[in-house]
Amino acid sequence: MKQILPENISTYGGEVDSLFFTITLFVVLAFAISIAALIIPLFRYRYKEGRKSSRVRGIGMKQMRWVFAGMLVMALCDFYMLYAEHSTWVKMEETLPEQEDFHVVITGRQWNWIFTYPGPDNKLYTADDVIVNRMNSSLHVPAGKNIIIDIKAIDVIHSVFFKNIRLKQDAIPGRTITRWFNVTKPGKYEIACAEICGVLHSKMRSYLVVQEEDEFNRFLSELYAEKQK
Ligand SMILES: [Cu+2]
Repeated sequence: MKQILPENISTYGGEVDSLFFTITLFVVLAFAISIAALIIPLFRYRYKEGRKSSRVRGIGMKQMRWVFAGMLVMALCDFYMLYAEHSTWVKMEETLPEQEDFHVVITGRQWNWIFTYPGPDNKLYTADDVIVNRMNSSLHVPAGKNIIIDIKAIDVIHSVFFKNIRLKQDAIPGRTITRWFNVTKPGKYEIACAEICGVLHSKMRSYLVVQEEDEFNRFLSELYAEKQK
């Protein structure tokens, strides 16, 4: 089968994709039923010699029960989707993995993403943090590790979008929103801004570079050496 969605590289992306297809199925069914309810009567009740038109006032339970039936089916589908997505939602948005392997900050500004890495002390928000602040830069992370990201913005609302991870989160000035991911496949992937944030919004593109651990450690020491200069 041809791949419909971008390649998934995260541990939880598969769950998001199956939810996506489940919800799409419900929506397609609802669409088909609505269109059928519009089109079938056009043919079924069209003009016929000798048949009188009837006038439906839509008052009383006789017609109303169809309204309630539709509402009930809609509500059941909604609750089913809430039920189906709950565990994935909790895993992605409401809990952090017990083991935190690497922690970085992603800050949106007009118009690039700023990446803040912990310095040699391996702690964020200390004096030795290394900040990468330029357009088209890359965020390097180790493969197969739990990466914790603090998402921030300094001017307007942005939205950090890792399409290959199935993670999209608004970056809101004044707030720090923490999310996590674990990427299994090394490579270079796009990071986009998914919230119109000004005239150069479309240029707000960075890359996620996923590296094997030793390669990543080499990157970090080079980054630290560069800062020392
Ligand atoms: Cu933006």
